[in-house]
Amino acid sequence: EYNIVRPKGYTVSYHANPEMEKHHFGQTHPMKPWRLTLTKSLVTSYGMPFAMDNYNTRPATYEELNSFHASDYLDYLGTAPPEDQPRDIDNPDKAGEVKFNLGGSDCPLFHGLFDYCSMSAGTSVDAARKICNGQSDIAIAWGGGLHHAKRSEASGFCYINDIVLGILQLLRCYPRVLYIDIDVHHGDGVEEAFFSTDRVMTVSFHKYHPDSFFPGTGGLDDNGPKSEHNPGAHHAINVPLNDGITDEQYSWLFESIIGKINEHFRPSAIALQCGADSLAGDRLGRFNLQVQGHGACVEYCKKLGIPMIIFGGGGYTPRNVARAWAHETSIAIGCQNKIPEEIPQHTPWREHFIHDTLFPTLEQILGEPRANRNTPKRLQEIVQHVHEQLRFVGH
Ligand code: VJV
Ligand code: CA
Ligand code: ZN
Repeated sequence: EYNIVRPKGYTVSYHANPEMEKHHFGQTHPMKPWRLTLTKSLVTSYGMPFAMDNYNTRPATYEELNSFHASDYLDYLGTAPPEDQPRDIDNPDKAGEVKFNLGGSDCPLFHGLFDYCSMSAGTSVDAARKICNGQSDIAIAWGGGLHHAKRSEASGFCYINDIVLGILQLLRCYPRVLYIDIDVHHGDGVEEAFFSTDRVMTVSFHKYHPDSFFPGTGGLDDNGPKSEHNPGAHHAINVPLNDGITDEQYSWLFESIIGKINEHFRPSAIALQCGADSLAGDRLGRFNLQVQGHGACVEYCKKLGIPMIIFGGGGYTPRNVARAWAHETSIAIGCQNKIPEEIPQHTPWREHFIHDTLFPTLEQILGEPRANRNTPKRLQEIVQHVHEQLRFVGH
C-alpha cells in the first residue's frame, strides 16, 4: 500500500527464525528476544517484505557452531540443565558453569537456551552464505549480532558468536572483511577472534569507562597485538566515547573513520553490527543517538557499494530497537523516503509504540537529554589517532 518495490540492481535478503522470539532469559532480564517480534511487526506493516527475499532460517548445525567454538563448551551448552531445574545432589556440575561463565545473571541457563543460540547463529550463517554466493547484496540478520561470546566462554548476554561464524563464511570467498560495531558496548569477542589476521579489520564505537562500563576493554590504544610479526597488528580500531554523544558528532566520527578505513583497507565485504543500545533512552545505554543518526551509519555503509551483512545486537528498550531496525531495513531497501513517519494504524502491537512515529524527538524519548560528555577536541584526537594507525595498513 506504500508502493514498496524491489530495489533496482541489487538484492536485499531478510533472515529470521520466528521461534527465537518465544525464548526468554528470565522475567526481568534486559535482553528480550520479543523485540524481534516488534521489529518484524513494523517491517511488515510498512510492506517491506515485498521488496526483499525473505528466509525462514534453520538453526545452525553443531559443525557450523564448531567452526569457532570449542567442542567442550558446545557440549556443555547443549546439556546444562536450566537454572530452575533441581540438580542431581551428587553431581551438581557447577564446574562447567564457572569454567564457561554460564548461569550467572548476565548469561543465565534458561529453557531452550541451546535452540535459541543455534537459531540466532543460523540467521547469521545463512545471511553470510547468501552474500558469498552472490544471491544477495545486503543480507539482514536482526537475530544475530552477539559480539561478546568467546571461543569457550559466554559473556554479556552472548553465548554463540554468530558474527564470527558469519565472517568465517565470508572469508571463504572474500579476501578482506571489515567489521563495524555500533552497539554501545565494545565488540570484544569479534575483535579477539580476528586478532592475528590482516584479512579482518574490526572497528568498534562504544562507551568506554574501564571500571564502570561493560566489558571495560576497547581503549584508543588497543589496536591489536603489538608483536611485530603478527599480521593482525593495527587491524583492531577502537573508538572509545563518553556519555551523551549526539547524532551530529557520531555521524561525523563514523564517516571520518570508516571513510579512511575504506580507502586504506579496501574491504571486499562488510559485517555491520547494529546494536540499538546506542540509542537515546536505552535501558542500558548512555548515548543520545536518535533513530536517524543510528540509521545514517547504515546509509553510509550502503553507499560504499560493498556486499554487506547487517546484524542486530544489543537494544534494551524494545520499541526503540524496533523503530531503528525497521528504519534500517528501509534504508537497505532504499525506501526510507517512501514510508510515512507515522506508525501504520494496522501495526500489530501498535500500542507499544508510544509517540506513534518512527522518529520521536529527544525530548519525547528522554524528557531531559543526558549531558554530553564528548568534547570536540577529544573527538578530533580520536580521528587523528585512527588516521595514524591506518598508515600501517594497506597501500
Ligand atoms: O556489567 C556487567 C557485569 C556485571 C555482573 C552481573 N551484574 C548483573 C551486572 C554487572 C559485571 N554486565 C553487563 C553486560 C552487558 C551486555 C551487553 C550485551 C550487548 O548489548 O553488547 C550485546 C548483546 C550488564 N550491564 C547491565 C547488566 N549486565 C544487567 C544484567 C541483568 C539485569 C540488569 C542489568 C541481568 C538480570 C537482571 N537484570 C534481572
Ligand atoms: Ca560497539
Ligand atoms: Zn550492547
